[in-house]
Amino acid sequence: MTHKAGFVNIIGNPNVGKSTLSNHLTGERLSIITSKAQTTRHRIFGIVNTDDYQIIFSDTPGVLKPKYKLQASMLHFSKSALSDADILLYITDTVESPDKNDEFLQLVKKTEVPVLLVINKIDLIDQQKLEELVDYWKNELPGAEIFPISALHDFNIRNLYDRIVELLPVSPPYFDKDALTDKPERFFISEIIREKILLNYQKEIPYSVEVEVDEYKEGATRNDIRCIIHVARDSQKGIIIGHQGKALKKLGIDARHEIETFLGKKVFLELYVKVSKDWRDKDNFLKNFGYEQ
Ligand SMILES: Nc1nc2c(ncn2[C@@H]2O[C@H](COP(=O)(O)OP(=O)(O)OP(=O)(O)O)[C@@H](O)[C@H]2O)c(=O)[nH]1
Ligand SMILES: [Mg+2]
Repeated sequence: MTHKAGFVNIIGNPNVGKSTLSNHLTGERLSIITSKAQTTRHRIFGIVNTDDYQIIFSDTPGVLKPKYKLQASMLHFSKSALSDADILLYITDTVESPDKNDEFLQLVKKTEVPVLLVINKIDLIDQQKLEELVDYWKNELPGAEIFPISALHDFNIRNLYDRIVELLPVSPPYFDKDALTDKPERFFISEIIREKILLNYQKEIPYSVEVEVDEYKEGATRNDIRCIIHVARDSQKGIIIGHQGKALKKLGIDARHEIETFLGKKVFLELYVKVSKDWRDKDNFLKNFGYEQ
Protein backbone atom coordinates (compact mmCIF):
# COMPACT_ATOMS: atom_id res chain seq x y z
CA MET A 1 0.00 0.00 0.00
CA THR A 2 1.20 3.53 -0.71
CA HIS A 3 2.42 5.46 2.31
CA LYS A 4 1.03 8.95 2.98
CA ALA A 5 2.60 11.73 5.02
CA GLY A 6 2.20 15.44 5.48
CA PHE A 7 2.27 18.58 7.57
CA VAL A 8 -1.06 19.71 8.98
CA ASN A 9 -0.67 23.18 10.41
CA ILE A 10 -3.11 24.55 12.97
CA ILE A 11 -3.43 28.32 12.87
CA GLY A 12 -5.80 31.01 14.12
CA ASN A 13 -6.26 33.84 16.56
CA PRO A 14 -5.32 33.54 20.26
CA ASN A 15 -7.50 31.45 22.57
CA VAL A 16 -9.75 29.83 19.93
CA GLY A 17 -8.73 26.30 21.02
CA LYS A 18 -5.83 25.41 18.71
CA SER A 19 -3.89 23.59 21.40
CA THR A 20 -6.97 21.79 22.73
CA LEU A 21 -7.67 20.52 19.22
CA SER A 22 -4.02 19.71 18.55
CA ASN A 23 -3.85 17.56 21.69
CA HIS A 24 -7.04 15.71 20.68
CA LEU A 25 -5.82 15.07 17.14
CA THR A 26 -2.45 13.75 18.30
CA GLY A 27 -3.84 11.92 21.32
CA GLU A 28 -1.05 13.39 23.45
CA ARG A 29 -0.99 16.29 25.85
CA LEU A 30 1.89 18.04 24.10
CA SER A 31 0.57 21.60 24.25
CA ILE A 32 -0.33 23.46 27.39
CA ILE A 33 -3.83 24.91 27.54
CA THR A 34 -5.17 27.73 29.67
CA SER A 35 -8.03 30.19 29.48
CA LYS A 36 -5.52 33.00 28.89
CA ALA A 37 -4.61 34.17 25.40
CA GLN A 38 -1.02 33.73 24.20
CA THR A 39 -0.57 30.46 26.05
CA THR A 40 1.35 28.87 23.17
CA ARG A 41 4.60 30.60 22.21
CA HIS A 42 6.31 28.04 19.98
CA ARG A 43 5.51 25.82 17.04
CA ILE A 44 5.11 22.32 18.40
CA PHE A 45 4.96 19.19 16.27
CA GLY A 46 2.70 16.37 17.37
CA ILE A 47 3.28 13.29 15.21
CA VAL A 48 0.74 10.53 14.59
CA ASN A 49 2.03 7.28 13.11
CA THR A 50 0.25 4.28 11.66
CA ASP A 51 1.53 1.65 9.23
CA ASP A 52 -0.08 3.57 6.35
CA TYR A 53 0.55 7.20 7.19
CA GLN A 54 2.35 9.81 9.28
CA ILE A 55 0.65 13.09 10.15
CA ILE A 56 2.75 15.93 11.53
CA PHE A 57 0.40 18.31 13.31
CA SER A 58 1.79 21.74 14.09
CA ASP A 59 0.33 23.72 16.96
CA THR A 60 1.21 27.41 16.68
CA PRO A 61 0.90 30.61 18.72
CA GLY A 62 -2.25 32.67 18.18
CA VAL A 63 -1.83 35.40 15.60
CA LEU A 64 -1.39 38.85 17.12
CA LYS A 65 0.07 42.26 16.39
CA PRO A 66 3.50 42.22 18.04
CA LYS A 67 4.22 44.77 20.75
CA TYR A 68 7.65 43.39 21.66
CA LYS A 69 10.23 41.11 20.04
CA LEU A 70 9.00 37.94 21.74
CA GLN A 71 5.60 38.45 20.10
CA ALA A 72 7.29 39.18 16.77
CA SER A 73 8.93 35.77 17.02
CA MET A 74 5.61 34.16 17.96
CA LEU A 75 4.02 35.72 14.88
CA HIS A 76 6.92 34.45 12.82
CA PHE A 77 6.11 30.89 13.99
CA SER A 78 2.45 31.37 13.00
CA LYS A 79 3.32 32.78 9.59
CA SER A 80 5.86 30.06 8.89
CA ALA A 81 3.01 27.59 9.32
CA LEU A 82 1.31 29.15 6.29
CA SER A 83 4.16 28.37 3.96
CA ASP A 84 5.05 24.78 4.76
CA ALA A 85 1.65 23.14 5.16
CA ASP A 86 0.22 20.28 3.14
CA ILE A 87 -3.14 20.96 4.80
CA LEU A 88 -4.10 24.08 6.73
CA LEU A 89 -6.50 24.01 9.66
CA TYR A 90 -7.75 27.54 10.24
CA ILE A 91 -9.40 27.60 13.65
CA THR A 92 -12.00 30.14 14.65
CA ASP A 93 -14.51 29.86 17.47
CA THR A 94 -18.02 30.93 18.34
CA VAL A 95 -16.72 33.64 20.68
CA GLU A 96 -14.40 35.78 18.58
CA SER A 97 -15.69 38.26 16.05
CA PRO A 98 -15.28 36.45 12.71
CA ASP A 99 -13.72 39.47 11.02
CA LYS A 100 -10.98 39.74 13.64
CA ASN A 101 -7.54 39.94 12.08
CA ASP A 102 -8.51 40.20 8.45
CA GLU A 103 -4.90 40.73 7.45
CA PHE A 104 -3.92 37.18 8.40
CA LEU A 105 -7.05 35.75 6.82
CA GLN A 106 -6.03 37.34 3.53
CA LEU A 107 -2.81 35.31 3.72
CA VAL A 108 -4.81 32.15 4.39
CA LYS A 109 -6.92 32.89 1.29
CA LYS A 110 -3.80 33.01 -0.86
CA THR A 111 -2.52 29.57 0.07
CA GLU A 112 -2.81 26.83 -2.50
CA VAL A 113 -3.10 23.90 -0.12
CA PRO A 114 -6.48 22.58 1.13
CA VAL A 115 -7.90 24.72 3.94
CA LEU A 116 -10.18 23.15 6.53
CA LEU A 117 -12.07 25.86 8.38
CA VAL A 118 -12.77 24.69 11.90
CA ILE A 119 -15.46 26.45 13.94
CA ASN A 120 -14.67 25.46 17.51
CA LYS A 121 -16.64 25.81 20.75
CA ILE A 122 -20.01 25.07 19.16
CA ASP A 123 -21.12 23.86 22.60
CA LEU A 124 -21.53 27.53 23.47
CA ILE A 125 -24.15 28.46 20.85
CA ASP A 126 -27.46 27.19 19.46
CA GLN A 127 -28.14 25.67 16.06
CA GLN A 128 -29.41 28.88 14.49
CA LYS A 129 -26.34 30.89 15.50
CA LEU A 130 -24.15 28.10 14.17
CA GLU A 131 -25.93 28.13 10.81
CA GLU A 132 -25.34 31.88 10.58
CA LEU A 133 -21.66 31.40 11.32
CA VAL A 134 -21.34 28.61 8.76
CA ASP A 135 -22.95 30.87 6.14
CA TYR A 136 -20.57 33.66 7.04
CA TRP A 137 -17.54 31.43 6.58
CA LYS A 138 -18.87 29.85 3.36
CA ASN A 139 -18.94 33.33 1.95
CA GLU A 140 -15.61 34.42 3.45
CA LEU A 141 -13.59 31.33 2.51
CA PRO A 142 -15.48 29.68 -0.37
CA GLY A 143 -12.68 27.23 -1.08
CA ALA A 144 -12.57 25.85 2.45
CA GLU A 145 -14.37 22.83 3.88
CA ILE A 146 -16.13 23.74 7.11
CA PHE A 147 -16.02 21.62 10.29
CA PRO A 148 -18.07 22.77 13.29
CA ILE A 149 -16.56 21.07 16.35
CA SER A 150 -16.16 21.21 20.08
CA ALA A 151 -12.55 20.40 20.90
CA LEU A 152 -13.28 20.49 24.60
CA HIS A 153 -16.09 17.94 24.33
CA ASP A 154 -14.45 15.88 21.59
CA PHE A 155 -17.38 16.52 19.25
CA ASN A 156 -16.96 15.97 15.47
CA ILE A 157 -13.18 15.70 15.73
CA ARG A 158 -13.25 12.19 14.24
CA ASN A 159 -14.79 13.51 10.99
CA LEU A 160 -12.13 16.18 10.79
CA TYR A 161 -9.39 13.62 11.41
CA ASP A 162 -10.74 11.24 8.74
CA ARG A 163 -10.84 14.06 6.19
CA ILE A 164 -7.23 14.98 7.02
CA VAL A 165 -6.16 11.38 6.37
CA GLU A 166 -7.98 11.44 3.01
CA LEU A 167 -6.24 14.65 1.99
CA LEU A 168 -2.72 13.55 3.00
CA PRO A 169 -0.31 13.43 0.07
CA VAL A 170 1.49 10.25 -0.92
CA SER A 171 4.94 10.52 0.66
CA PRO A 172 7.46 8.57 2.69
CA PRO A 173 7.54 9.49 6.40
CA TYR A 174 9.42 12.66 7.40
CA PHE A 175 10.29 11.48 10.90
CA ASP A 176 11.07 8.13 12.51
CA LYS A 177 7.89 6.14 12.78
CA ASP A 178 8.20 6.04 16.58
CA ALA A 179 8.63 9.83 16.97
CA LEU A 180 5.91 11.71 18.87
CA THR A 181 7.24 15.24 18.64
CA ASP A 182 10.19 17.35 17.51
CA LYS A 183 10.72 18.85 20.96
CA PRO A 184 12.97 17.45 23.69
CA GLU A 185 11.77 16.41 27.16
CA ARG A 186 13.20 19.62 28.65
CA PHE A 187 10.88 21.71 26.51
CA PHE A 188 7.80 20.02 27.96
CA ILE A 189 9.11 20.44 31.50
CA SER A 190 9.53 24.18 31.03
CA GLU A 191 6.07 24.36 29.41
CA ILE A 192 4.44 22.59 32.37
CA ILE A 193 5.98 25.15 34.71
CA ARG A 194 4.86 28.00 32.44
CA GLU A 195 1.34 26.58 32.43
CA LYS A 196 1.28 26.64 36.25
CA ILE A 197 2.53 30.24 36.15
CA LEU A 198 -0.31 31.13 33.76
CA LEU A 199 -2.76 29.50 36.17
CA ASN A 200 -1.32 30.85 39.46
CA TYR A 201 -0.42 34.45 38.63
CA GLN A 202 -2.42 37.35 37.27
CA LYS A 203 -2.13 40.30 34.92
CA GLU A 204 1.18 40.75 33.15
CA ILE A 205 3.19 38.23 35.19
CA PRO A 206 2.70 35.15 32.96
CA TYR A 207 3.53 37.23 29.89
CA SER A 208 6.77 38.47 31.44
CA VAL A 209 8.08 35.04 32.35
CA GLU A 210 10.22 32.46 30.60
CA VAL A 211 11.25 29.13 32.13
CA GLU A 212 14.67 27.64 31.45
CA VAL A 213 15.71 24.14 32.46
CA ASP A 214 19.14 24.82 33.89
CA GLU A 215 20.13 21.36 35.10
CA TYR A 216 18.63 17.96 34.42
CA LYS A 217 20.01 14.87 36.13
CA GLU A 218 18.40 11.52 35.42
CA GLY A 219 18.64 9.10 38.32
CA ALA A 220 17.60 5.48 38.64
CA THR A 221 14.49 6.32 40.65
CA ARG A 222 14.33 10.09 40.57
CA ASN A 223 15.16 12.96 38.21
CA ASP A 224 16.66 16.13 39.70
CA ILE A 225 15.63 19.20 37.78
CA ARG A 226 16.67 22.80 38.36
CA CYS A 227 14.84 25.57 36.53
CA ILE A 228 15.30 29.29 36.29
CA ILE A 229 12.22 31.46 36.05
CA HIS A 230 13.27 34.56 34.17
CA VAL A 231 11.29 37.73 34.83
CA ALA A 232 11.61 41.03 32.98
CA ARG A 233 11.63 43.43 35.97
CA ASP A 234 12.76 43.53 39.62
CA SER A 235 9.23 44.00 40.94
CA GLN A 236 8.08 40.78 39.25
CA LYS A 237 10.59 38.68 41.18
CA GLY A 238 8.88 39.44 44.49
CA ILE A 239 5.49 38.63 43.04
CA ILE A 240 6.63 35.24 41.77
CA ILE A 241 8.17 34.38 45.15
CA GLY A 242 5.27 35.79 47.17
CA HIS A 243 4.94 36.47 50.91
CA GLN A 244 7.34 34.18 52.80
CA GLY A 245 7.98 32.32 49.57
CA LYS A 246 4.50 30.81 49.60
CA ALA A 247 3.60 31.52 45.97
CA LEU A 248 6.80 29.97 44.65
CA LYS A 249 6.35 26.97 46.92
CA LYS A 250 2.83 26.36 45.59
CA LEU A 251 4.06 26.75 42.03
CA GLY A 252 6.80 24.19 42.71
CA ILE A 253 4.35 21.66 44.14
CA ASP A 254 1.83 22.09 41.29
CA ALA A 255 4.52 21.79 38.64
CA ARG A 256 6.29 18.84 40.28
CA HIS A 257 3.12 16.77 40.39
CA GLU A 258 2.49 17.24 36.73
CA ILE A 259 6.11 16.70 35.69
CA GLU A 260 6.07 13.44 37.65
CA THR A 261 2.97 12.34 35.75
CA PHE A 262 4.56 13.38 32.47
CA LEU A 263 7.82 11.51 33.13
CA GLY A 264 6.23 8.64 35.06
CA LYS A 265 8.91 9.06 37.68
CA LYS A 266 9.70 10.86 40.94
CA VAL A 267 11.13 14.34 40.55
CA PHE A 268 13.08 16.72 42.73
CA LEU A 269 12.32 20.18 41.39
CA GLU A 270 14.19 23.35 42.30
CA LEU A 271 12.94 26.71 41.06
CA TYR A 272 14.99 29.92 41.02
CA VAL A 273 13.79 33.35 40.01
CA LYS A 274 16.14 35.62 38.11
CA VAL A 275 15.68 39.12 36.73
CA SER A 276 16.71 39.09 33.08
CA LYS A 277 15.93 42.70 32.40
CA ASP A 278 13.60 43.26 29.45
CA TRP A 279 14.38 39.79 28.07
CA ARG A 280 11.31 39.96 25.79
CA ASP A 281 13.08 42.58 23.69
CA LYS A 282 16.64 41.27 23.84
CA ASP A 283 17.92 39.18 20.92
CA ASN A 284 20.45 37.22 22.97
CA PHE A 285 17.86 36.08 25.53
CA LEU A 286 15.29 35.26 22.86
CA LYS A 287 17.78 33.21 20.89
CA ASN A 288 18.82 31.35 24.03
CA PHE A 289 15.15 30.57 24.78
CA GLY A 290 14.61 29.16 21.28
CA TYR A 291 12.83 32.11 19.67
CA GLU A 292 14.45 32.76 16.35
CA GLN A 293 13.34 35.15 13.67
N1 LIG B 1 -16.45 25.93 25.66
C1 LIG B 1 -15.39 25.49 25.00
N2 LIG B 1 -14.15 25.90 25.39
C2 LIG B 1 -13.07 25.44 24.69
C3 LIG B 1 -13.21 24.56 23.58
N3 LIG B 1 -11.97 24.29 23.12
C4 LIG B 1 -11.10 24.99 23.88
N4 LIG B 1 -11.76 25.68 24.84
C5 LIG B 1 -11.18 26.55 25.90
O1 LIG B 1 -10.62 27.70 25.29
C6 LIG B 1 -9.48 28.15 26.04
C7 LIG B 1 -8.29 28.30 25.12
O2 LIG B 1 -7.89 27.02 24.65
P1 LIG B 1 -6.46 26.76 24.00
O3 LIG B 1 -6.48 25.40 23.40
O4 LIG B 1 -5.36 27.09 24.98
O5 LIG B 1 -6.48 27.87 22.85
P2 LIG B 1 -5.29 28.30 21.85
O6 LIG B 1 -5.95 28.69 20.57
O7 LIG B 1 -4.26 27.24 21.78
O8 LIG B 1 -4.72 29.59 22.60
P3 LIG B 1 -3.27 30.33 22.39
O9 LIG B 1 -2.20 29.30 22.48
O10 LIG B 1 -3.24 31.27 23.56
O11 LIG B 1 -3.35 31.03 21.08
C8 LIG B 1 -9.27 27.11 27.15
O12 LIG B 1 -9.86 27.60 28.34
C9 LIG B 1 -10.01 25.88 26.62
O13 LIG B 1 -10.47 25.02 27.65
C10 LIG B 1 -14.54 24.12 23.23
O14 LIG B 1 -14.76 23.33 22.31
N5 LIG B 1 -15.56 24.63 23.96
MG1 LIG C 1 -2.26 27.30 22.22
